[in-house]
Amino acid sequence: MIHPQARAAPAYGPGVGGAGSTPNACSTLIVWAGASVAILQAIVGIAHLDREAIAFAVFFAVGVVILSRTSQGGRASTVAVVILGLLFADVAFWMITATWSNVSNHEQLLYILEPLALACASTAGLIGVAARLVDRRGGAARTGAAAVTIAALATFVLGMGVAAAAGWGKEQTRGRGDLELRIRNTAYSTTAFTATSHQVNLYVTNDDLFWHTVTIDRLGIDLKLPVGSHRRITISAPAGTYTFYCRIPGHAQAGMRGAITIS
Ligand SMILES: [Cu+2]
Repeated sequence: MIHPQARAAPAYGPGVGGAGSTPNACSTLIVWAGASVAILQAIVGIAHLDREAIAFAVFFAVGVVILSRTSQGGRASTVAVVILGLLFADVAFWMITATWSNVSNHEQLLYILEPLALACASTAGLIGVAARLVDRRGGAARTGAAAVTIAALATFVLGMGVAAAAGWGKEQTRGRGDLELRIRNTAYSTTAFTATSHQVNLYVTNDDLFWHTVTIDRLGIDLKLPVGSHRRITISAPAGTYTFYCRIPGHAQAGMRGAITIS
């Protein structure tokens, strides 16, 4: 039910009534995008038992609640918008690159759908944040927010079309004799490998929502692993012990490191 005064408001033009008097289309877009990202991350986090994804879902949910309960133009509202903007930027960057990587590597449908949906929602939210910070008086046209929402949905459909054309479900499979490494909850399943051949294959799966790497500096290896990815790499090296680690900031310190000993 629309209040008669709310219906009449656009006739007075943008900004009439001052900040905080009418719902801001940008804030509505941010709230919807933030809620969508929170729900998607909660689903993925629970499905993958991924604590980092669940933590991000909580951050988004808190930001959305603060934004929807504080008066527009107020300091708390602006802080919530800025924090949500940083979260949106972080998720958009990692999920756009994850979608691209998984489409290129013909990963399973689910692992294209998950990052693509998050990329579209977080990018829409980021645009809403940028518009909200520029247009602080809240006069933004509803059509602008609607256009961003439609563009996000269209990008999702288009992205799925590109992924279908590229072909999904033809991901790299594990070969006989491969060393196998799984990543879950920001941890490697194995931290000490031994091999008797100077040429070994390593097959890695990432079950987490966010990126990880298997990096071996001495051999110039840097295997990048987005959500749900399956990647196989051949290691050719003389006898020795080679340290591998995840080069995402903080992950090696959190325990994502190990060694492959070739004898
Ligand atoms: Cu990592």
